[in-house]
Amino acid sequence: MVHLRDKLLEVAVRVAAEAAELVESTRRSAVRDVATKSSATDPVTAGDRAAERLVRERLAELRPGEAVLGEEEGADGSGGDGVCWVVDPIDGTVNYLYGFPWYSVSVAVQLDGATVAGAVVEPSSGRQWSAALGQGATLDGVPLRASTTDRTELALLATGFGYRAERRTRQAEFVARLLGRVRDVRRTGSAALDLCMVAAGWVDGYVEHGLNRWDWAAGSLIAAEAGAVVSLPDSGELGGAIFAAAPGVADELRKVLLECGVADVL
Ligand code: LIP
Repeated sequence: MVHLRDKLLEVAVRVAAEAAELVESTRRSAVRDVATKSSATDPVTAGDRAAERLVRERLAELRPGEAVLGEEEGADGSGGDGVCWVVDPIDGTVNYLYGFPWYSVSVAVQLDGATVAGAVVEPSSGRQWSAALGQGATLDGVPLRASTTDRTELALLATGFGYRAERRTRQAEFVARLLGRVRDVRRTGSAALDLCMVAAGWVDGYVEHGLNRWDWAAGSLIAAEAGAVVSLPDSGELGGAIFAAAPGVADELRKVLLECGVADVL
């Protein structure tokens, strides 16, 4: 099984890196071809579409017959033996559109709904974040460890907001209650990279409502393999939010989030 995970990880890193190169090299033209999805502030560029198409074509070559779920083209293939690739071609599309250099290509492979390997590659810097189940997490091959913070009032948190104004308003009200209970908050615009930041100890925790599987499938494993405590949206534990935190602060932070109304935001 370990050999299979190594192989799946190698494919995830390879196709994510190839897509990241395409995304970066075509950005100037890609951001001139933009449509919107759930709202006027929810863009999809030609870069998103081309990157997902490339990942799908490469997975068909390298892992023929395995199912793929992607942000732009949806789900295809039954995926024999429960294998499914989960792809966010550009996580942080608004940042990509603006040229704010904090966006990523996220490629995960799941077995019966649980991530077993994943890669998050930054097109602008080329940094490669990756992990395989039970084998640790790395940034450009260097092992990652979550922070050692053990006091919620000193915890630096990442969060994010949805594309619909009424949801953003509720999320902002929740974060306003939270701000007085933690060190500070960062909002970077890419869920996958927020989870990688927890893995690197660049923030002590992350919480966000309303994400899709492709946003968190790879980053959640990277954070967990770096020693973070991770609670996935489908656990229903925190009102459908994803949560990741340094182990020394996770339990107390979870209580603070609940006191601030995390379960009532959606
Ligand atoms: C984004 C997430 C981010 C969230 C944004 C958006 P996209 O994904 O990565 O955390 O706050 O609203 O959902 O749309 O760029 O793939």
